[in-house]
Amino acid sequence: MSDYIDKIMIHVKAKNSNEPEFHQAVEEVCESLEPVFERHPEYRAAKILERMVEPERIVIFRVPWMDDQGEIHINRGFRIQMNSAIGPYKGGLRFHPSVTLSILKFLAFEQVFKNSLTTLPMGGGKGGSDFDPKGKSDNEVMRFCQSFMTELFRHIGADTDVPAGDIGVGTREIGFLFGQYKRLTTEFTGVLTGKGLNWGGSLIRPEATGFGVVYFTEEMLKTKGLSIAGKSVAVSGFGNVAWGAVTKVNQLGGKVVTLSGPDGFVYDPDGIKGEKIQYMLEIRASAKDEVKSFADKFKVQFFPGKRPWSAKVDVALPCATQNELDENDAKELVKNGCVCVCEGANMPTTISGLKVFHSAGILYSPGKASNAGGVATSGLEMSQNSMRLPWPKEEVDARLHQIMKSIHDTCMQTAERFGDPGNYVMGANIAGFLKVANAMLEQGLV
Ligand code: NDP
Ligand code: 2IT
Repeated sequence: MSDYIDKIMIHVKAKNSNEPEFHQAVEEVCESLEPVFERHPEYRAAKILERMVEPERIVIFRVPWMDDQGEIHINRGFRIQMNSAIGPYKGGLRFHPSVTLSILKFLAFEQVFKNSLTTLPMGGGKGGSDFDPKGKSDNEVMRFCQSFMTELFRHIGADTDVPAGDIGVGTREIGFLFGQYKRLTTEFTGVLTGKGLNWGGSLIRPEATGFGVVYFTEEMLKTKGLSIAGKSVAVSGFGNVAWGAVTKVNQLGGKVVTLSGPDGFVYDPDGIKGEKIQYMLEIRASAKDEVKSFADKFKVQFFPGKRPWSAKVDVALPCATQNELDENDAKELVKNGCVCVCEGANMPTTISGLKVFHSAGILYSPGKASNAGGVATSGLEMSQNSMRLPWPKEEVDARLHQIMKSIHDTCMQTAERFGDPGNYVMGANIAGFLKVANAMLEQGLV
């Protein structure tokens, strides 16, 4: 790394100690940006990158709520408003006990570049809480969401900051959050995305992230004259993103052979299709956070405590969570002949893992490019809300497909222009950066 980038990393680590995930996300981007600073001294002079690593605003708040037994619990709520150069802050809310400031800052940082790539006018943000939805009743989740929104509502708005779902936050939670926002403000606006279809949601939004990942995979394979049809695919996770991806792989004639949870992974050589895909929704709704029941129900092999990356597959789609695929997993995939790794989760591959993919020369796409279909369709939901007019499913899907193709082509062209053809990480980081950086230059010292 150049001295300049080195200095920024040292500064980021010193100023944000105890935030390893945030350091990791910043480092991955910084490594790609060197050729940009060589060619464009104006960004360096204006300290654009130094500004981008400092969130515009962070809100941290207390979330008290009462369980069904009358016991009081206190969680911590967060919203990171990272960058609003190209549009209102936009990004999901994560409810998971592992949530920390570091995790949300890494996610918000990634979101800035991802949203920039979508071609839509959205800035970057992320939020959530260390609340654990596991085993909670609907009423408990509702009370938590109402309490969370009772503070969050004053910091968001359809033209200010538009949250959505992420791990642990789906249509049910968005419903409770929206209801409380409406009560507090007396406004029915597009302040959240991922809403129910009868009250402003968009068709295809639930499927969008997973569909987008597979559209992107198809574009990657096309560059080598290949396609999903007939390929075996390892998917990790079992949640919203994994479900959409499995559905689309099946539609395109591929075969998904694994799913995973924190308890281990299942291997199904006949392929996860039909009612098995339907069952994924049940696992997600049960909030038990495990996939062993899938193996029991469909009588397939279960590997407790293991990740799915030892399976012999052509394509891998990590769709669970950050840092779920390390250097050894990457080596295992390459050794077994995997030709394409396309990320559905945010930062699922460690930095040493992605170096393995790069040196093996296989197709590898970072989440900020390949999972952008979720937030892109959130952007389409915002457009429909502004017009007060819903689009048919086919129209949303066609726009999503077009956006994924455009992100793919932008990554390819940018990587080539900056001297490393086929490097999707470099292409995504540079293209995402340039749009935001130019907007920041044009808007003065903000
Ligand atoms: P869901 O809440 O729908 O699904 C639960 C997922 O959480 C499971 O796949 C599970 O995978 C994972 N999980 C379980 N334990 C943990 C843990 N200890 N820490 C973190 N995650 C855990 O989540 P989504 O499908 O919405 O999100 C999956 C990934 O996709 C995340 O990285 C998210 O940021 C990303 N993403 C989501 C988008 C969306 O629109 N929903 C858009 C773009 C990206 P496992 O049990 O194997 O860990
Ligand atoms: O990581 C992500 O892009 C999301 N969780 C979706 C964000 C959104 O605003 O739809």
